[in-house]
Amino acid sequence: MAESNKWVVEDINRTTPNLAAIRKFSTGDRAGLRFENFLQEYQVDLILHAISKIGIEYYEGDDKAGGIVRKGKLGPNFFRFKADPGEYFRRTQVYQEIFDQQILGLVNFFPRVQEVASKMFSLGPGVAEHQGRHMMKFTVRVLPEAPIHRDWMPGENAGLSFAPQIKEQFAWNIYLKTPKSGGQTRIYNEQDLAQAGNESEYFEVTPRVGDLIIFRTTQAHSVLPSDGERLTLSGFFGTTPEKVLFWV
Ligand SMILES: O=C(O)CCC(=O)C(=O)O
Repeated sequence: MAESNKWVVEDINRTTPNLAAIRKFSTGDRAGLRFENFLQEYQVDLILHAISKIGIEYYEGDDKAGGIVRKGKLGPNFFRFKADPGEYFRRTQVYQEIFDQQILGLVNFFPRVQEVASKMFSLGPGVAEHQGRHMMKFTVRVLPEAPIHRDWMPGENAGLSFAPQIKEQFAWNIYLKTPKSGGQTRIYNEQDLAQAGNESEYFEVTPRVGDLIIFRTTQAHSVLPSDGERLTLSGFFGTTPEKVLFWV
């Protein structure tokens, strides 16, 4: 592949995975990976049915770029409760049990996401813990658009005990519903947010239902405005010297 084409999200096909692309992404040489049809249609339908029974909670939240946006979520994410970690852990206990029974009991996709990350970095998988309490494994999210931002948990000074161990942070998103148009994830070849908006190179990936997309959250990234619902299973993982740890 030509030097100039390196900043791309590579498609990883289920039957013949492009191991060279996975290796290149793991060393920072690619924008991201798209695992095509990570979930099959019937699995997505089962999960959507479970989600509709539990119900999505809508709230006004910080968009990490100085704005407030209406977000839809199922299950807590730490960033939302950073001022009240006790509430995050209370909700985690409640929602993790609901997710285990009502979602993972039907389609146990989460160990497969962990396996992808674990193989990529040759590290065992784990769920992050803080003072003996598990973090949430994943969230269900309605995110119609997101401004250019980065996510770097160790930089949020949230006091989580696993934070200092994190070497690199990644986002994973499995698409359950995609909008009629828009909603592409744009990943910049730039970490500096001010520079990113300023003619820096980027790659736009158009998600499809069932795809799993993984990228480094320390690269500036955004979600283009969507026309229609955009629903994902989402979370973060980070590499540490011993494990790949998951949280949200
Ligand atoms: O939903 C997406 O495609 C990416 C959302 C995002 O900004 C993130 O996961 O940090």
